[in-house]
Amino acid sequence: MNTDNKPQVFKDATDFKTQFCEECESIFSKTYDELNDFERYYALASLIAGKARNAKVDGENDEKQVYYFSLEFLIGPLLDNYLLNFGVRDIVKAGCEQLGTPLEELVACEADPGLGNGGLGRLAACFMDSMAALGINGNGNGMRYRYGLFRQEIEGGRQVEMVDNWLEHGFPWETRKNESAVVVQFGGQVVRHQDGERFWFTQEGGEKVKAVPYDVPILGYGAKKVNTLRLWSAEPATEDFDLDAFNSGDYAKAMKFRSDVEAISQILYPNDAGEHGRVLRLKQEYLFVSAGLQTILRTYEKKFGKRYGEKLWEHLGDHVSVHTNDTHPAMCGPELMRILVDEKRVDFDTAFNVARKTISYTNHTVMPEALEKWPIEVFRHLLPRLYMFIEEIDRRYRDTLPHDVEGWANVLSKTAILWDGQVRMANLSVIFAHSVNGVSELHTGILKASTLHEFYELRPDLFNNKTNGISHRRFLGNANPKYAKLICDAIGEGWLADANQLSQLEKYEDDPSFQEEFEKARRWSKERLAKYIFEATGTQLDTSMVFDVQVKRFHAYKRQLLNVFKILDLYNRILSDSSFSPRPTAFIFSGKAAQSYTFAKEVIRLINSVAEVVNGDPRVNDKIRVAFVPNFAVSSAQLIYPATDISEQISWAGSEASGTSNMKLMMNGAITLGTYDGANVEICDLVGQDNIKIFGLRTEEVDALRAAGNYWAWDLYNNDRIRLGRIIDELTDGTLAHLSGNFESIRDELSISNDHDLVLKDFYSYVDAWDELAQAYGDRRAWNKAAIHNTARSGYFSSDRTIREYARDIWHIDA
Ligand code: GL2
Repeated sequence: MNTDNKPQVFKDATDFKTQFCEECESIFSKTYDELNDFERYYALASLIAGKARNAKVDGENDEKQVYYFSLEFLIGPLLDNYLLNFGVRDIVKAGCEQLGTPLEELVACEADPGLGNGGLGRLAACFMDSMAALGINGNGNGMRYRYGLFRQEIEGGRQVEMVDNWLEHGFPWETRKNESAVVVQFGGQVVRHQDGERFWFTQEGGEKVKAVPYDVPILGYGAKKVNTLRLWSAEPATEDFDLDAFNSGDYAKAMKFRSDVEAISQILYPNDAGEHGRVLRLKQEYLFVSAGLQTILRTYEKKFGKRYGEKLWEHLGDHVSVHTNDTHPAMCGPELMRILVDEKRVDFDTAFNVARKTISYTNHTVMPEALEKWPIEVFRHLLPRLYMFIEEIDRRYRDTLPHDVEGWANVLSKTAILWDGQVRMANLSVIFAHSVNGVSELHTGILKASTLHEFYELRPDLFNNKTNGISHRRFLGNANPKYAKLICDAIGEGWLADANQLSQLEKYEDDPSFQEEFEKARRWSKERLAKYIFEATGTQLDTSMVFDVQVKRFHAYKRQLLNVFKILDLYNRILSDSSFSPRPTAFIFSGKAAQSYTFAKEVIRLINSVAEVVNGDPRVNDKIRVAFVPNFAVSSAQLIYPATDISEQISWAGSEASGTSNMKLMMNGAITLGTYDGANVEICDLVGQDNIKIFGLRTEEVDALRAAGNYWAWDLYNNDRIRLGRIIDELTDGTLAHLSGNFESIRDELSISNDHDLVLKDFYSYVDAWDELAQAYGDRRAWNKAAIHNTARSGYFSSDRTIREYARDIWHIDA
């Protein structure tokens, strides 16, 4: 696939081979033939990374700079995507073929940087791609974790967490920038100074940490723009160490300072459960915020110092947007003020206004446990000067909150930053932002109506919706090569730059030859996935089965448990009714559970136990199969999405802010089986009721059920001992215990929490919906039509569209 106006990277396959072989020799001092596949991959990636870096023109324009602050960037493998963006994938493929190693084999060698938990981190990566594609000056600011989120292995059905040493063999895309390192200060005390009328504060003592950036070039589609993702690493600011300890031979003590500092960028925290209040996490948050802002202000001052003179800082928001991805960078507001007031001598009010004009905030969740809070004592001890700004902003906020506002005390209790001895990061984020957005229509509605309702009443103009999007180039163009080619043959390549052009596929929905090719592409993707699953797990999948997929983080609200209940129900029905013959289906799961999230880990064990029972039982295993694919990552996701027939999006309504695997799967032609939750609602609007299967309670019904307080989940168990009750009994009666025991804790969770996640409540409507959908698969023509229709309508979910909206409404940039 070629793009217009691309810089010439390789003239032809011969030119590519020459450059590639030279790169092999320059890096490894060996010829191409002497290298193994990994080394060849490494040389190829280095060659492409060098070209991406060279394509970057620094300071090329005066247009606004967007800084996207995110603790997570789940960038995934870059090589194949950059070949697509450079427009040289075909040349490189041909050249690799001629050299004797297929490109796919080299691409498969790339390590997956585990620098994110899930959707939020992947969204940040898609946004980086889209900003570069649209020519926006988009700078990513994040952390370079030495170890990514753990590598998941399965032993005896259980998730086992292994160290994810993703940097072990080097990361050819990054460049360490020693000269751009900055110092970040923790602890110590605030000292007041006075000179006549003027007084000021400094933070003395404490711990000084050197933040060293590693830059990754972000190559836009068509290679017209190269941006930078800057990832910070923590190192001791000086080589000082405890000399006395060293001299007396206590090397561990002597080096402790170094290891304490390095710990800051050592690991990525799982975001799901019980990880709040950890000092190390607060340090990570402050480090990347402070280092990022120091750099931004230095660059801005250099560029605009002369132009604006004394008014320099008042113009910051005209040239710089700082976007905060969730509450993790919430300290951007007070830190920007601190630098402006303490180091640039800007007055307090001006500094606050500048901060607010510059900063915007995206909320990604309504789960109460995910709304960050820190004990004031911990916060003040670690960041004493920063805390003074927060305290003063909070004081002024309370002062200016109109006393005649209805329910004043309640409004204050919901919106103040400091409350109950805690610093509330969501409130800090809102108070410092000129824009607050949710990530789907439904989610933004919930923010306005409940999570941030009091803020919304006070400042409705702050709030807006930006429905999430995904990189269609990666998740369709790279991930699904056969289908992508079919699409290109039918409608040309324009959709890669402009995803709306996918709508041109509508005229092919019913076209028998297009459908036939679509089926072939799907079969190829299913075989590719089946092979991968067999190699990873030993589970054999028949590609003529329906592939029914649920891949995402494990969390109670996402209800993988409901999916397992459905599988057990099918199993039981096949065994007890010889006339019952469901559409043969392979149920595929993948995803990680946070290390400390016991319930989610038990659900993983349950899936593997059900897989063991079902796959090994000849009475059922030609009708249902179950596979758990370990270590879900961007790379394996790219194998799973194109092979999916049914996309399971079954969170209880009102819980999933948006979801993004729903979009990736729809774009690849999977039919969604989902609740009316998150972005499923918008998928439904776009494809129409006939091309999606919606089931279960709606948000209003969930709210009403919870408000009424008269739902007794166990009545459902008692009233149906034949189907639902049987499944629950099987959790503890030995049916599933063969692999590693029964599942008492899951049963207890359902009864003790009174089915908080409405697994029992939505069970019947879910299994009925699945039955109908699986039956519909039999009409191949109608199914394929619906599948192609899903792709045709998916252009809206390109992150290019999302980023255009951010640019227009929040950052005020033309794109
Ligand atoms: C999430 C939401 O849970 C998810 O619904 C949403 O699609 C993404 C991106 O907006 O953000 N919030 C969150 O903390 N994680 C998510 O995936 N990890």
